[in-house]
Amino acid sequence: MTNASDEEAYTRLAAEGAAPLWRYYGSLFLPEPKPTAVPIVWHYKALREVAMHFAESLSIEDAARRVLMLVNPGLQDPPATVNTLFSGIQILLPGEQAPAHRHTANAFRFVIEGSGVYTTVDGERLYMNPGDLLLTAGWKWHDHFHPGDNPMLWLDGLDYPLVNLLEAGFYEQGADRFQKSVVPDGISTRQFIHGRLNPVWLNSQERHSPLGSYPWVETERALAAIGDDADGCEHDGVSLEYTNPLDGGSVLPTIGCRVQRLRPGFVGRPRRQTSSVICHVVRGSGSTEVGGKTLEWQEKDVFVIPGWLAYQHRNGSRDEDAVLFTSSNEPVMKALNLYREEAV
Ligand code: GTQ
Ligand code: FE2
Repeated sequence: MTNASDEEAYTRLAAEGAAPLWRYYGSLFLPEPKPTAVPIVWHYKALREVAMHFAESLSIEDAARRVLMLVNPGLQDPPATVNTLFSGIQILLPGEQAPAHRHTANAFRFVIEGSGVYTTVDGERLYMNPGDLLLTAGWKWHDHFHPGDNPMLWLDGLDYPLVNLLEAGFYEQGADRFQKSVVPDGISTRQFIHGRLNPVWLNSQERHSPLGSYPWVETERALAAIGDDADGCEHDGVSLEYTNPLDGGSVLPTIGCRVQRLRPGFVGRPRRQTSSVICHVVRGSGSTEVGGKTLEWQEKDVFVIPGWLAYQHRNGSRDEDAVLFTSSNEPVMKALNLYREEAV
């Protein structure tokens, strides 16, 4: 091989299933992250119409989960919303039951509209109302039932893009279509909801919050208690993290959730961070500049801030609040010592 041409050596190298690092270095070790996901908004008004269409034309028996996936144009295969996270809009009609299953992927739901549905998570019924955050940590059984009388829609968030990348995905269908109620409804939430008073007999060492749900009434109370008496974060407004009351950590090992109030006229200071964020507009309207692109958003829309793109939030109204619900992979980045942020 010593007398062969470089050409021949490269061919031989490839044939041996190896490659020259010097030809790849620049694309493997970037000076800084370059997200594959692109900044984009999904408009709820349009998606709701399609959801209603499929609610009529596609039975829950056929779909099992009637979910419109929010697919980032940069992340089509496998479909994801940002690098490690997926979000979708799920619709369930009165009388419908989405059957029991479990998966190692962690999930949350944030209720957009309607009421009456309860999701049963490991035998605990959790009722769902607008603005409530519900948790389904990995490998917990869950099924959804709608005994009410109006269509119900919510935002799902799952970490399956990460779980599948790590090749740690397991999935199992329930032997029974639906779980029996085995504990008092909503007990996991009621035991902890006073916030600073934890039940001493519960001392789970798990990596997720012991609460099944974080009701909107409590979230709203927390925001109201602060009112205009704290400036909040110059980038994210009055931003409150949903926490695990046992250790102060994120609600799920791979997903952190927050509610952010952008006061009337709020214009955030631009910044960027290595974590990626999915934002859902609980109320209000405004715009967010992300990586030089202006994303205009209205109530119930969803938009994303891919990692390391500079972003700047603006509440478009001079007299109304804008409230965002955000989910991000910040817990993963921090756990792996990969989190960085900077004002820009
Ligand atoms: O409701 O169990 O959006 O398993 C994606 C996968 C929802 C669910 C999704 C799921 C679910
Ligand atoms: Fe599921």
